[in-house]
Amino acid sequence: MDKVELSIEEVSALATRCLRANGCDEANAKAVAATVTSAEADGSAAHGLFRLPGYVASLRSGKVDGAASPRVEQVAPSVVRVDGGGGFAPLALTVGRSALVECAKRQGVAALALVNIHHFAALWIEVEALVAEDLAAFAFTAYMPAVAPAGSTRAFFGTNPMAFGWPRDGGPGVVFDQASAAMARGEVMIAARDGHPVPIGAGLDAGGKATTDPKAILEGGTLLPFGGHKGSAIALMVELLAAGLLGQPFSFEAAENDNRDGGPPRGGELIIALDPTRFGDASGWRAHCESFFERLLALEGVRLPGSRRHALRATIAAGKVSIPAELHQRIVTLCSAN
Ligand code: NDP
Ligand code: PYC
Repeated sequence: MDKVELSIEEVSALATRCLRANGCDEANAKAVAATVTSAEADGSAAHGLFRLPGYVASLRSGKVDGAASPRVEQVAPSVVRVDGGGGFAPLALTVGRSALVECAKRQGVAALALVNIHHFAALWIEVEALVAEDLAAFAFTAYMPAVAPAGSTRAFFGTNPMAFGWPRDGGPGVVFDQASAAMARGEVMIAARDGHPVPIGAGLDAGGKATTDPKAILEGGTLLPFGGHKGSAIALMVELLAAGLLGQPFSFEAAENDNRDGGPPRGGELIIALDPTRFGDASGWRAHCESFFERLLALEGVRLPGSRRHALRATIAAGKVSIPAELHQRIVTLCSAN
């Protein structure tokens, strides 16, 4: 496959240009481009420039408002709500983050409810920003039916990711960010694009049979939850937190209301932040947790979640990202063909 090499600055400039050319105002274009660029900067092919055609499709179809102006409201002492106004999630997140941080430091625990947003990205971005403020954080969002609940062979849950972050001495902390599917749909799409098989357990074909063919999963088949009934329970929890709690569409409702333009559906996201100085050992929590990480990492074969991605970040920052030439050409065309 032919590739194009881009610096991180070039990724950011290309994404911003493409979004601006397709109806995003400056603030929205910058926020979405920052999200896309962060994914590329951490080596996530599935949630970087690969998503740009989907973002553009939703701008062009009118499903997403590229000039949305999110509104922040303190709806309870520990709850901040941001109404994204039908825009992409990144600007709503940017606008709500400082209120969430301030609220979590004041109350010890606080939640950010993002409503009327369109989420198409990796979730570590939101939790790492809170970890940088010395907060522990969770994030949850639902999607559209893509994952069969335990016992079924039909997609019903979204790929429903959750992320968790914990501050450490220096660096970006410990962060896990995982779909409740055995594989994120984006990863399966990349495997289909690149002609790679996926592991058994990732999904079923249209006949309900286990398959390693990513196209069979995407075209009429279904993804499976990770860990059988356990991942299925997590997917159910994410539906309830990101949709039931926030008054936003469940994955099946999101699909019923979606115009299938290839971009992200309308939905919600819940983010919870906790201040470790407000629960137990206000001054010693960090050293105590570092001793835990030390013991954990002394075990042969163990690494911390997020460590592979953070190592890639350091490598990529010193070099370039490589994207398929076809994707690059498609994005360049989208910059001018509106
Ligand atoms: P992966 O299965 O690739 O990784 C999940 C987590 O496990 C990562 O934090 C990873 O850390 C960690 N991990 C992997 N291997 C190990 C190991 N050996 N030891 C310790 N930790 C490990 O991710 P998914 O395919 O589930 O999800 C990919 C992305 O898709 C996520 O960013 C998610 O947010 C996104 N997504 C977004 C959706 C949306 O609606 N917006 C829907 C679904 C997914 P590391 O990165 O360091 O390897
Ligand atoms: O990879 O499953 C996924 C996904 C859904 C929305 C954004 N990414």
